[in-house]
Amino acid sequence: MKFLSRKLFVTLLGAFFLSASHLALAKDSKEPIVIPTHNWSSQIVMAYVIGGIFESMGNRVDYKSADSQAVYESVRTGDITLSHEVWQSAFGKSFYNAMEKGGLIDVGNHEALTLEDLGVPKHVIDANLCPGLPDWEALKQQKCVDAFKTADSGNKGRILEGPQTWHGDLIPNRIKALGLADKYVVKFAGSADALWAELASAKKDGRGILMFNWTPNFTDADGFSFIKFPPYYDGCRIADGGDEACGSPDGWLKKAAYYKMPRKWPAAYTTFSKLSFNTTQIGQMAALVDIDKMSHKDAAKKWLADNKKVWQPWTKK
Ligand code: TMO
Repeated sequence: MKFLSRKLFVTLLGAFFLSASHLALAKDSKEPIVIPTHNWSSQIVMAYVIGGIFESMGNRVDYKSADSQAVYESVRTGDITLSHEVWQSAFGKSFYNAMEKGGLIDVGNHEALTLEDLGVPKHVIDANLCPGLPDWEALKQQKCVDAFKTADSGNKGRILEGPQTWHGDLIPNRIKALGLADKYVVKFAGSADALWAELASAKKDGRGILMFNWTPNFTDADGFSFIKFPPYYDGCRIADGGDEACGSPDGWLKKAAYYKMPRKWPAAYTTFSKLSFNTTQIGQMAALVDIDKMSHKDAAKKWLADNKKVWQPWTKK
């Protein structure tokens, strides 16, 4: 009797703790978490890195190629579950527009700070092809216009922009606002790869090149110099009522999610909330593809294998 009641007590106690822990640890949905892929390397590698982290926790993951501006509307409505690289300069407006409509939540910032702007590679500075850089006013000199001319730029200097889907006419409008439009013409590259091919060719030939780039990126290691435009301030941009006569912000890099993600995939959401990549780590993700020529998926596998000490703590309670 005494034995039985003790056994019963232990059993009940066990049942209590089992159900209590079951209540405390809601299980993630078996539906796939949908992660977007865009058209620059760190973003795609990081998609597979984060997907790999979720899979290590037992979650299912789908990847969906998406436009980098329209994605915030897709996250707001739940077609895509999250966005892991919200760059302030390019996407801040779309991010907050979606938030104002309802359904998009701010899941915090990565440790890395960002800059997305025009600049020149190290050899342009070293060879003094445009004296006075990185101050933007140097660009007014005819010597600089000549240094950045190309076969297709008429008599103007060429500014090589990224794909127009990233930030529309931001750079053409800025060039106009700063009085540089009669000296420079903006050409949009078809892809990030086209930017890197032009960069490599200019470097090989010791040619001038003035191009859009960003940090964190694989080019950080080479000493890329961003042009110092008049400082950014909230309200400077045309979209915010300004005249656009300013550079890009020293920006944040945010994470965003569908508002139902915390209830539907609480463990994955908690991990997503904790995770944060720094400048070196994001530069590595890009370099594995753009320098080492790995596929995005293989790059992510290697990054995860090499950095268990970084990401595994984010999956623990
Ligand atoms: C959004 N991007 C990193 C290409 O500037």
